[in-house]
Amino acid sequence: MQAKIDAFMEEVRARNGHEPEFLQAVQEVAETVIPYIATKEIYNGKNILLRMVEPERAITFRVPWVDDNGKIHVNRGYRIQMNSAIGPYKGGLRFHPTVTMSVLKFLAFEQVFKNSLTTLPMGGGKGGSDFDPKGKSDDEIMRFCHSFMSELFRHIGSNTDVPAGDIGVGGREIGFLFGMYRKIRNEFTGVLTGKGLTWGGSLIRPEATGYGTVYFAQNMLETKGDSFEGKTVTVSGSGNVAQYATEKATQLGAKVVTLSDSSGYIYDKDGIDTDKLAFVMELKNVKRGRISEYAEKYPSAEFHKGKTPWEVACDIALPCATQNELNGDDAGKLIENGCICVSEGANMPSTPEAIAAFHKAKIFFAPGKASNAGGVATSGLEMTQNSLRYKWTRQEVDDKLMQIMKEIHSSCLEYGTDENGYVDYVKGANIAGFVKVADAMLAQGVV
Ligand code: NDP
Ligand code: 2IT
Repeated sequence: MQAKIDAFMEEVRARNGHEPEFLQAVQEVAETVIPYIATKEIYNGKNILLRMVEPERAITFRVPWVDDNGKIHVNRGYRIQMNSAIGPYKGGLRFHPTVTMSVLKFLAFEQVFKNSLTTLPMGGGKGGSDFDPKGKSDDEIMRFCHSFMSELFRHIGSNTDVPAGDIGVGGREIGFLFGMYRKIRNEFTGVLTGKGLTWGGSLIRPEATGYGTVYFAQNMLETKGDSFEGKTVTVSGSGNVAQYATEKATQLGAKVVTLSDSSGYIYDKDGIDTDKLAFVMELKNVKRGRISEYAEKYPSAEFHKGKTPWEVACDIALPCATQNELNGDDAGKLIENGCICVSEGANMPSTPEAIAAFHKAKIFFAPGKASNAGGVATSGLEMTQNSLRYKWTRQEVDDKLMQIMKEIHSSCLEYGTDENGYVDYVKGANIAGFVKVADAMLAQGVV
């Protein structure tokens, strides 16, 4: 079997050798899905996985914009339309200087499996730009977003491809992007999700990824009769996902003791309570400051420059910042300090070495494509409401989110439980996500 996986990866590497993040994401899927395919006659000889690793379409484009001093800049824009076998392409836009074709292809590939797991009819895509929003004025952000959409508009649409937010793209950016799309197309449709509540957005969408990550961890803990009550939790990141993961974990009776950004992490031994979280939200979402300012404000906290939170003892770890932010050594420290559960809010935050360590220690480990799927699932619910021209209440959307996370968890159990009862959620998520897309591709023929 290993020879089959190696041969497959060799073929993928030959075509994408310069894309390390993409190869990392494909390798993880290949290792779990190829052995499964081998047991299913219907997939034999259909080369489905090989078809799935090639984007249906990958677009790059020039994004010129003018800063507040009149200087002209050029960034690169991307949209990877990975797979539309089960629905329109769906997935976020990331604005960050580290954005490359490799990063967006890994994200688009993961998105195909994630969206399949949500139970909703959405294909997978991802896009963004190497633009760095840090330090830019609101006007500069607006001009950049307008320029970005003045090209992207011709490739998307409410039945074609529906982008949303990701790192560096939140409510402010979605507003500017939507405004330009509406103007150019002269139509008001659900072409983007994460919209404002007065113009087609869904309640709970801002909270959904972080809440969903915690709901998924709750589902895992419940299999052993455990819960968040009284647990110590470490969270990385301090953006959208980290903020709402912190809120929900706290509501469920846990104490969250860390948050971070790219300059380091804060440790607050007393816990980040509701008031302190409100300070973080204002700091990050309005003032756009640094997490180190938390330690200046609260004497119970210390700032650890240039470090990640994984050295802090915890029961539950929620990585909510970025890819490969938790390596094998970090995993070793978490396990040594008694961590029993890791639920990924970010996409691919744990390296392959870290995942292997979690599996070896037989602790709960949920890969992002399962545990952070609440964000895109609620985007799917926003699309439904837009199509219906209707609005569900906060409770209705939250109930649906909870139910979807439960169903994703059940799918992981179905395909990921081994003979000793340990659940490999990576295997479970990959196979469950694969089956739905593969069956649609089989039905639709070689296109
Ligand atoms: P935000 O832009 O709101 O926040 C990102 C956070 O991660 C910031 O604290 C940022 O710190 C930190 N971060 C970003 N890049 C790095 C880096 N290279 N090294 C260290 N820290 C970094 O993004 P989101 O919260 O929306 O996204 C976080 C993660 O969750 C991403 O992996 C994203 O793909 C994933 N995700 C997001 C969803 C959503 O709905 N928003 C849905 C599913 C997954 P700094 O300010 O210093 O850059
Ligand atoms: O990684 C992700 O799932 C997202 N950034 C959310 C995508 C979406 O379409 O809501």
